[in-house]
Amino acid sequence: MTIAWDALIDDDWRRSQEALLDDYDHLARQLGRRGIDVRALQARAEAFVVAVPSWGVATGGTRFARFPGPGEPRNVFEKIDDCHVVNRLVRITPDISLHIPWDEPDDPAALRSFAAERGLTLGTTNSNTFEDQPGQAHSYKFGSLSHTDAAVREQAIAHNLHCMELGVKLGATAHSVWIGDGGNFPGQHDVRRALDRYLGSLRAVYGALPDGWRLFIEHKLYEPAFYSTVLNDWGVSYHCARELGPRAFSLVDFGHHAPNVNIEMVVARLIQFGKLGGFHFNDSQYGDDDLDAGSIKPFQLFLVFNELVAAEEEDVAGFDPRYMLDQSHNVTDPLESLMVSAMEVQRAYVQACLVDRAALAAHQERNDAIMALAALKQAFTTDVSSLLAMARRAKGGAANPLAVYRASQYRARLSKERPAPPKRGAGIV
Ligand code: LRH
Ligand code: MN
Repeated sequence: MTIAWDALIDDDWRRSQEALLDDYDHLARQLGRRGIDVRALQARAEAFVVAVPSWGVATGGTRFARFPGPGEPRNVFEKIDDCHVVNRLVRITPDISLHIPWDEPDDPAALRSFAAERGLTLGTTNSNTFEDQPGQAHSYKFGSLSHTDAAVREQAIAHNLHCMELGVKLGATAHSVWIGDGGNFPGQHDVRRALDRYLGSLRAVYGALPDGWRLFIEHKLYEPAFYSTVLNDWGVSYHCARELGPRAFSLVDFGHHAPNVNIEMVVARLIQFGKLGGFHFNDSQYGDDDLDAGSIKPFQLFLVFNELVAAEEEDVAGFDPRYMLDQSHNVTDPLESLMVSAMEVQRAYVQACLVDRAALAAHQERNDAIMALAALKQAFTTDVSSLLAMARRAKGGAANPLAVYRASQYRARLSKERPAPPKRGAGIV
């Protein structure tokens, strides 16, 4: 399907440029009074990138139901086509995280060049030992890398090695491991032995890490295990990453923490300990809701970036976190949610770049809590929308991605091109 994106983007620009330039000039003056050069800030916005999850372009669901929308992608190539549209409009999502075997290609080289022709890379592989595949020898019902049966652990290790071998062919540079292993009842698991088995299995995965790659391990408080999750929090993740070696890091998924956990402190600790590998950005009100990033707690997202930008500006050794979205789009057009979420993560980054760190440090030294918070709030309440739009424009993107996407009728056209697949049930239905 060919869409005249350039023409649609130019139409949108013609319609919105006067107001945008007025807002931008106002922002430039506002920041100028704070001694901040709007052009330098825009350059930082243009350099910002966040990866999109291949599994985020199809409609998500819950164990109760999934309501697929029109034009769902039917294979990894159509997923990449949809990721291309997101990046065509927002220009900050040139990398895609793949999930194996959901995205297992017959011809890795063909998939890699298909993505490259669209200006996209396939930077991170995610393994999947949380569901059984047809014909699989051993079930993961009672775990995978931490299973009591060595044969199951071996099977899970082999799957992770396969993901990395495939990833090398796809041009990836990191492997991400999340397991659902855990117990549902007290006594079901020997929690210390389970962690020992998990770490033992991860050593085998780490030992096969391709040159130059990093290994990300992702903690999660609960679900699918509802009593004792093996890798349940950042402390255990940090311990494992340190035990494994210099190329193992902790990945922070926003939704994987108990309610009210201070995630920005978890991030600060992992930065301080040199083990922050990256993020799965999303948002949540209660559990692992996988809602759009910045949609529920935008101030928390800003506070996390406040820690990240502080580390970036202090040039903390080895600080190179990989930013990725991980969301489930149950009631929105997944591409609209990915575009908005990517822009909200970029917004939090740019606002965090506005923090007057010298003033903040002085307030902290003087224990002037009110002024310290005010320094953060000044940055958080600065409307950088015009700058983000100008940054997109400067990279050939849309000033208003949602408006251009809707004007393109992309979704309606897809529904003709991609007949609806047979209805697949969710967990309990
Ligand atoms: C687990 C998780 C993990 C992915 C999956 C799709 O909740 O966050 O990162 O493998 O979602
Ligand atoms: Mn995740």
